[in-house]
Amino acid sequence: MQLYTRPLSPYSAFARGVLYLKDLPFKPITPAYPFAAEVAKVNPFKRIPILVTSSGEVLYEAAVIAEYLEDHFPHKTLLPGTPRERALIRLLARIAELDVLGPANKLFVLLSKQERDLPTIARLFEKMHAGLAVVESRLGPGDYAIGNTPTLADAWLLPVRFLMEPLKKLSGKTDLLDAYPRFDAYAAKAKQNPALERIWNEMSDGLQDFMPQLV
Ligand SMILES: N[C@@H](CCC(=O)N[C@@H](CS)C(=O)NCC(=O)O)C(=O)O
Repeated sequence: MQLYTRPLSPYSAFARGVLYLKDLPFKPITPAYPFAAEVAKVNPFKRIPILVTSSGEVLYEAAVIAEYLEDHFPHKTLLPGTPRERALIRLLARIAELDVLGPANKLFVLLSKQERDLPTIARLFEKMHAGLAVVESRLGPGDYAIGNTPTLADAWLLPVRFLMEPLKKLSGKTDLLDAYPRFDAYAAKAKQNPALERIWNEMSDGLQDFMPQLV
């Protein structure tokens, strides 16, 4: 399998996390940024991650890639348990993706501009805080997001938690996570898993290369 990926891309980090957690070998392809024809050839939306399966199928959209990997390689499942438990993992994963990462990504763009669109920035922080509050309320007491083994929720939450650090710097909001002590402390525990630690370290290297001012 091949994965089009860049170290700092949170959606790519999620897909890599799924591959690492499931011990699936793959060849990383790191397209230059901004993306050009090379990426457009495989994904008309010019977005990463993109998975090329061993039979040559091209898949994009991080959540779809993860579903494929889970269906095709059910060993070391990242969706363990009963239908209820699996639904709760999916729910936390989805909130991390849509309600925290979604606004956080837009905030990185808006906060990097010379002229700041303050009303939109305020609305996005509000949306992100709503997501963070739900993440906080759903995180379990163990080393992982839910239960005692890594799940799809961890594959999303680790990159999302990483991004909160440069977002604090970029926004000047050093207290960003003060209301979410479990999520604040989450990475320290989750990084005890080598696959999740690897994701964190790869994103750190990516940040150093791509946005050193935010390290
Ligand atoms: N919904 C997509 C989002 C992927 C996405 O936005 N990827 C970013 C990198 S993190 C990207 O490729 N953006 C295109 C660009 O910046 O030109 C997914 O789940 O894969």
